[in-house]
Amino acid sequence: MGQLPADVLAGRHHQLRRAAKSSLDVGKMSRLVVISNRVSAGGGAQGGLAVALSAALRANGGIWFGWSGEVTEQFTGHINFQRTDGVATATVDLEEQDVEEYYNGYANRTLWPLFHYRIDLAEYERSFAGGYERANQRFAETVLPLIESEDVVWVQDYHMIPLGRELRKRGIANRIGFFLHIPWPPRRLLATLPEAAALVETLFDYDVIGFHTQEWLDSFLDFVKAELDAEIVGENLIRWQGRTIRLLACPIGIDARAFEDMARSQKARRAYEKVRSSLVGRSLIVGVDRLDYSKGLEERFLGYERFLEENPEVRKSVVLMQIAPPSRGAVESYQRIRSSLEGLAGRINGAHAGLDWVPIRYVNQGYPRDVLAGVYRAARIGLVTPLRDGMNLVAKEYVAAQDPEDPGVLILSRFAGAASQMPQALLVNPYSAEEMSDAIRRALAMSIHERKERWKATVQDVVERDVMWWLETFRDALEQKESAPEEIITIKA
Ligand code: ADQ
Repeated sequence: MGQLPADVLAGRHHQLRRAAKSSLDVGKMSRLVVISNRVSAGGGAQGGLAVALSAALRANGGIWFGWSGEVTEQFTGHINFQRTDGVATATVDLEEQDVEEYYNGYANRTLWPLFHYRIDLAEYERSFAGGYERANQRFAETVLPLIESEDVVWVQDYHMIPLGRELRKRGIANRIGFFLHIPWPPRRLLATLPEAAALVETLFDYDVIGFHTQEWLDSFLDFVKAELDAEIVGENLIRWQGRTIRLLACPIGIDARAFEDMARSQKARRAYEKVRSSLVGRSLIVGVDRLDYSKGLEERFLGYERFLEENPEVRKSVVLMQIAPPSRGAVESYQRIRSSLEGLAGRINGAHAGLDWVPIRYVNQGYPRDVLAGVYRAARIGLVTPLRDGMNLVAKEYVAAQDPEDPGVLILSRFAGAASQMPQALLVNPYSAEEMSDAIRRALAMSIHERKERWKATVQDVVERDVMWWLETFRDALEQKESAPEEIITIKA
């Protein structure tokens, strides 16, 4: 199995120099307080985001605060402090009603579907909105004593949109940033949310608001222009009640170097060999997703079914392995998609399978990251076709795990944030079974020369704009105290 090409490595060396430089600047950096719904500090087996935030907290000090995932009879605000691999964490338990209304309710039954353009699934309940507000007040109240005057505070994702305002109400004057990990919906969809303008306005208490792509940022600006009384004073700059808020398009990456190393590890090799031998010469198409309706799994199965029907001569030479661990099982729409997918996989397998071949292997469980890396590497095609996705890290992981001498082909939804960084993937409309079928056929027939060219162009960006790049870029924007419009640097995603 080969190494990354020299030009990609050159980009990486540039990054390492930058990392070395920034570690020299450590003395000048403020402590970081990260606030997110769930806390997953540590390293090793964690995802890229946890690795990057943990590294920053380790280097500059600070703390990661969030919900413990535990339920308590009555909310007390008692903080559970821990230190994991040199990273300080602080977590708090929530009441059952908070979990129902804030987490299962407003976060996952209102905002998640709405922000993924699924107003057909979004549920608008006053009790959810009330629970969301209450939980955010409780988070603010609890984290307040942990914030020191020179700290920079970084709030993550849609669970905590109003947290910045709650902190300001309690006298916090620090720099506070917010990063949204999911898409920002078009204005006319967002307008269906009762009190949408009031919710969006709470974001003006942050100093920097980050999105993965310019498209999500533009949708946000569109809503602000139409519905809110704020002044747009420069490119990606808003002024509101004497405050200046900077908008940033800053795509998250993966821990690319670690992932590439993982793909060559013992465990990855074992997974690779196991999968390859089970294929007996067939080509593997792999999909890896949380079981979520935004990931387009039903449409993916239908696209693959179309491919099987349209290509009888090659259909027996491929296998689709879909790895999809269940998530958010307490929410009904997630239970529905689970049973619908089981039905679809059963129908397609029933119609097409033979004595020695089953077209879909549908696996409902999670795997360690090094095993996943081996599976990605064994796959001739990575099929990543969400209907809507803020970014999508699986696309980047698939690319990073490939063998440079024999890389597979990434088929990617044009509606994933990642598509704006990966023009050399085969971009498809996930709603079109025909486009998906055509892309699979094209990927299977693609010459090794074209596969290498496309992969090289794609992996370059995955390595250069990795998760540390994301973190440093956002942090630089957050640390920049006064920002005149002409000084604004826009990062095009
Ligand atoms: P997610 O919706 O969770 O993240 P994604 O970006 O694809 O989506 O990340 C999923 C992560 O879970 C990947 O690292 C993947 O390897 C892992 N994973 C998935 N299935 C797994 C399995 N079976 N076993 C083990 N690991 C598995 C949200 C947004 C995205 C955005 C990220 C980060 O919805 O759009 O990219 O946050 O900002």
